[in-house]
Amino acid sequence: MSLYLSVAIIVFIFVVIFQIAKASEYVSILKGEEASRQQNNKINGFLMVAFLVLGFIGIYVCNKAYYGKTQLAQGAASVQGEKVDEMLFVTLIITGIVFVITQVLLFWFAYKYQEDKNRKVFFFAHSTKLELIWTAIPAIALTVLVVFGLRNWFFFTGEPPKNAMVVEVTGKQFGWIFRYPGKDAVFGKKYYKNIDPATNSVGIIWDDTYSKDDILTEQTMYVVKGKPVKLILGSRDVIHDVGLTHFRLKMDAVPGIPTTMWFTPIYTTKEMREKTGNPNFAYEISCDQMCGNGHYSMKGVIEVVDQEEYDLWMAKQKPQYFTAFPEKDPSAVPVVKADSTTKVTTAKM
Ligand SMILES: [Cu+2]
Repeated sequence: MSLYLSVAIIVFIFVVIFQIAKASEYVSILKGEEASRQQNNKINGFLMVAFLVLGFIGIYVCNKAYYGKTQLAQGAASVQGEKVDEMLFVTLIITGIVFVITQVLLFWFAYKYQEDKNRKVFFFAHSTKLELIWTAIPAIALTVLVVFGLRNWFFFTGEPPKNAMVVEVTGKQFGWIFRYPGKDAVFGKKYYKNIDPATNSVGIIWDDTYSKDDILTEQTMYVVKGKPVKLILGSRDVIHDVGLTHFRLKMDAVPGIPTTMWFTPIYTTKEMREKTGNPNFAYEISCDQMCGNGHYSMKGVIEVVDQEEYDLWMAKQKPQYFTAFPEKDPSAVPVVKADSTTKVTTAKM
């Protein structure tokens, strides 16, 4: 009820202000207050120029204060990211020049060509030459930008080089699951009805022979510096979005429709810590698509390491198959019986 009342009050206030403004306008016309109108025009002209100057000062101050804190100043951390930054800079330069020219003309003309009794307006209805110029120049500029963008898009989402590693990324409310294909370099097939939060978070079909060495990790993904990595993205529930700001990549993770992109990291996490002067620096994988009430916390870490460190890490990983069937793990001690019964009970959920 109070909501309706407040809306009604606001509407009422607007109506009153509108009526007062209208009334005072009629009054000044009736009084013939030509002078006051001219005065207002002058003030408006000055305000326009003041707005222009203050606006540019504001842009400069904000840029000075915040540019250094942006990731743009930090530089991209992948080969693909450098191309994205290049496109962004070219776009910013072109649009920046257009912005400055049009804003200066807009506000300066508003001041310069304010009402003047001694000046007559020059009127012309049409100029083919002008129309051609202001159609052709933006069309050519935009075509060049779009062609560059498309070329890069097909590059990032196309086939990666032969030596690329592949990681499957699955989004879930609210976190990330990473799957490595193991020694055979082939992912086992999966089926969503096989999903079991405790032992089989992506629904791997264990009967598939390729599935036996698949490795699952959560929240942290390891990749190798200088080695292309292809990501196969998917989701277990709603639409998520893989956002890799440091690598300048972003792609939706959609349930049932795998999407792909690939990139080549150029700095290890350690190198990036030195480069940024931030000892806690971590490459982030964030969800860039509002996906529910825990969306804000849907973050993971990407560890970029060199090949040796990666091999060491990989050697420590145990195929998920042995987590699902501990009794089949050759390295396990024979206390696994109890584990396998708990597995059966959880699998019923
Ligand atoms: Cu999400």
